[in-house]
Amino acid sequence: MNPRILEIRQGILKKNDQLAHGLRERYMDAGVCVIDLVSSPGAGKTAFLEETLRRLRETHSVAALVGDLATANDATRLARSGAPVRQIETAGICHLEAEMVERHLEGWNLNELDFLFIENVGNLVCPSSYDLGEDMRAVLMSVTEGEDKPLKYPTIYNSSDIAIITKIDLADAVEFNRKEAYENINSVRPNMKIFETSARTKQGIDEWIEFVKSLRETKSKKVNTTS
Ligand SMILES: Nc1nc2c(ncn2[C@@H]2O[C@H](COP(=O)(O)OP(=O)(O)OP(=O)(O)O)[C@@H](O)[C@H]2O)c(=O)[nH]1
Ligand SMILES: [Mg+2]
Repeated sequence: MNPRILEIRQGILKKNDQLAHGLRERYMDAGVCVIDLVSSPGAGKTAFLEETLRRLRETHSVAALVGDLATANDATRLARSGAPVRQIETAGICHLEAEMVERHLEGWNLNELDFLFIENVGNLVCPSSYDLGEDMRAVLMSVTEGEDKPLKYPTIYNSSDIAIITKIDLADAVEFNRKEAYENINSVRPNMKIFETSARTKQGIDEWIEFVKSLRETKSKKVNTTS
């Protein structure tokens, strides 16, 4: 039984990888920088992204897709930033797939965008296997969820490029052990870049905004040299 199940799963992943490859080429052609946010449910993706969209809109053209099993609550919250936002309702699926992203991009002119953000479904397991063609995947870890999460869910950290510690304003209240959190992240993914942020107090947001702007600059240079 087991080998057959594995075969089907590999088939699905192969199809996703092909579609993600196509998306990556489209993003490259359009020169749009695509950032995927993953985390456990409630780690603060929407709050962090709302602030990110609000800040980047001052200087750049931004849009967002947000995935959830049900409801359009997060799209409504993100739209308060003034950026175009679309909700992807996955109808029970615990991650976003390249096909869902492709379908929800229909009608958007990627050439007009500087950044596309994707908020993945809140889940520390399923999203790790699905490439969405993004330039960067950021894993969010809130101070309230326990410093051991990187050790328990190593794949999501391994498949991410950077880590963002969220809700840092609550660090003292929950006796967040910063040293342990860093050690755990680094033991799974050595030298991973780590940000400390709060959507409430805006701590760390300036540094994050500068970082994503420089990421886009680097991509623009690559696009210009290859075209
Ligand atoms: N104190 C504090 N609370 C925060 C911060 N960021 C988010 N929250 C709160 O944490 C809760 C969950 O935040 P969301 O932004 O909805 O988290 P999420 O990761 O998008 O959740 P899902 O999409 O359901 O996975 C909300 O009550 C937020 O107000 C923060 O930086 N500080
Ligand atoms: Mg959310």
